[in-house]
Amino acid sequence: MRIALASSMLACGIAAQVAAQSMNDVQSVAKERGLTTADLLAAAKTYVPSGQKDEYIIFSSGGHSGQVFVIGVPSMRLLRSIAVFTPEPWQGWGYGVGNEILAEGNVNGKANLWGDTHHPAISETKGDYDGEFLFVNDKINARVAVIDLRDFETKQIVKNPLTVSDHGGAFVTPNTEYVIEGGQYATPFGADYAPISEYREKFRGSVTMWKFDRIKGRIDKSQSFAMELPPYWQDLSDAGKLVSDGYMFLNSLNSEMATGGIENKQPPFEAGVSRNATDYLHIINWKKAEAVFKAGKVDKIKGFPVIRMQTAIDEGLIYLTPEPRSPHGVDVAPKGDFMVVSGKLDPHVTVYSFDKIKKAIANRTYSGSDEYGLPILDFDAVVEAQVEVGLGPLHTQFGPDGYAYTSLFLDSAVARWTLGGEYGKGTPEPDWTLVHKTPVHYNIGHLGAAEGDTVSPDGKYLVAFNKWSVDRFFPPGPLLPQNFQLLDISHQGADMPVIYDMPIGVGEPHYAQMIKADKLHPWTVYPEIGWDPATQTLDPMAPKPKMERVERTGDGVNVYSTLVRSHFTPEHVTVKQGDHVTWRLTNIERAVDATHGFAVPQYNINLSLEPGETATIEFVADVPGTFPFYCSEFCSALHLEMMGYLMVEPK
Ligand code: RUQ
Ligand code: CUA
Repeated sequence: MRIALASSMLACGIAAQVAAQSMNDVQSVAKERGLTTADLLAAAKTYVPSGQKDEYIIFSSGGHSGQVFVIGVPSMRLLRSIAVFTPEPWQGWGYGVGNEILAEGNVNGKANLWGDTHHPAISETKGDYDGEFLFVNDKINARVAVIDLRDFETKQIVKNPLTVSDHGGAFVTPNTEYVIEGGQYATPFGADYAPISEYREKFRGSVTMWKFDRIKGRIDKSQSFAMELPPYWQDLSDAGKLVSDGYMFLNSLNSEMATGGIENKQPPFEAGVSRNATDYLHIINWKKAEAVFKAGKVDKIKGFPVIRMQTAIDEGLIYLTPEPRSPHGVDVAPKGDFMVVSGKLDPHVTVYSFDKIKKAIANRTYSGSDEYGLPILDFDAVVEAQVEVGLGPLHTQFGPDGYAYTSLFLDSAVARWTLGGEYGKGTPEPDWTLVHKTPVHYNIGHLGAAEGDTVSPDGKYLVAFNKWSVDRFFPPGPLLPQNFQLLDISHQGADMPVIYDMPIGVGEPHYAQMIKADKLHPWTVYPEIGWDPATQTLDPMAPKPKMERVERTGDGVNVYSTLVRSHFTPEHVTVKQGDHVTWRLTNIERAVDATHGFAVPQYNINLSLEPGETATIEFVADVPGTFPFYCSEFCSALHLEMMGYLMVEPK
């Protein structure tokens, strides 16, 4: 292993050569390249030899690339980008396949072909990642996508009918009963017009409970509902688990209900929104809310069932409690007993006790109510501890041993601190104390520890998702990549070094979840020849060998094609100008990685057909001419020969 480490620091292809050499060579390479012992150790911890696989996988949001990235840990190798809200030609997403799913994300009938993905959420069983599905939100247009982790492809996009933007989501309840989407910027429901002077009366926040049907692998809109909330800009959120199962927790950041207007000498949002010393943590009993929804105590707004605020108050569904300055993350500890809130402008994390919350609710220990009548639980009655961690705390994740990890945006650091209660037994340090801060580069947003937001965190690795990279890499022009930095958190105390820097030069990822790789069971080829990934079933119309044909119908032409190394059948497809063409294609390969493309010039078509996959495209052959189509994946030595002619006869 120590010999192998040297090859990570050299160009590839010389591993074998190095293997025959000795530690002296390692030392001379290190000397030549100016590497310290710590560098060599970091390389040894992260290098994954060719052919070996990573122990963990992270699913990272792609920020405004609108996609999701799949990355191996500890090697930090990018394995795949998954097309979600944005057309992506390699996967044919929006260029022949996925068009209907992208269209599900239309906003008031208008295509919005980019997304701002923030928070991926792996499906859970009993509060643990089960590796079956992945959900991700789109902040700009309040949409949620469902990705099936059998083939890592997007299967559904739902557009929220009430809220315009979302941020507190996607997050799932412990058995993925619901995928939850909290709103962000308050507007009148459905983006209706209202003057900003009517903010308090007409603008609203919300949280939406999307019912997930695991058998169908889809969100079931007919069983979904929302709750009306004050226009406080609900922010990051988390579901309760174990002792707090049935509850959810949402931060908010504009309890001031500031409306901006710098151009009219009003305080700008950045000042108005941070005026108060506290905002409100929203504590919501979603199991009770579900019963209220099922009992029909809802109003239909924009065709969607909504539990009104007054109903929520009357039924005891929601409580607020103060949380310090400009809260950002709220993260539920592994046993579900503590909720950790970070106030961006407060150097502490504030830890709430679920036990105390329950008692305060039962005893009506209120410090008042807000202007909408929502009861406010007394802060001192529900807080367990405050731990000073540093400047700009944002998000918290957990280890297996009683440590919590909080990202510090202003300090550019990861803080390790100890939880108390039951957790205190796992750490050598006293309860509720800051143990160590590791500097990261720079401006960390989220962090993601191995299964660090589940009921059983793994520890070992933590990734700092840094917003800026500044001087870390070669500057490819003024737009710099983000920097994912891997930390080794496998040792206790002050030992948690950065061991790898990974530039991300596609969008600005926000959050990622890290799952043990052996919990994922993706297909390497589709189960049968003629498989339609859009339905995850065999397509009875899928072309099969010997059934390839071009067939004229009343209003157009149907083409049935098969693909196998290294030819299409048929190779000549002649249609008439103006024909409506329905072209079905099946990749009849069974070999792993034998993917074929199908690229048609002029018509903006490119498909990726993985082994067994079938796809159907439709277009009007409105431009006459001679169009060589070809396979866009370099699939064999005779890949260039894998082509054919689409001939469109002029009228
Ligand atoms: S946020 S950097 Cu969009 Cu998740 Cu906290
Ligand atoms: Cu098939 Cu190239």
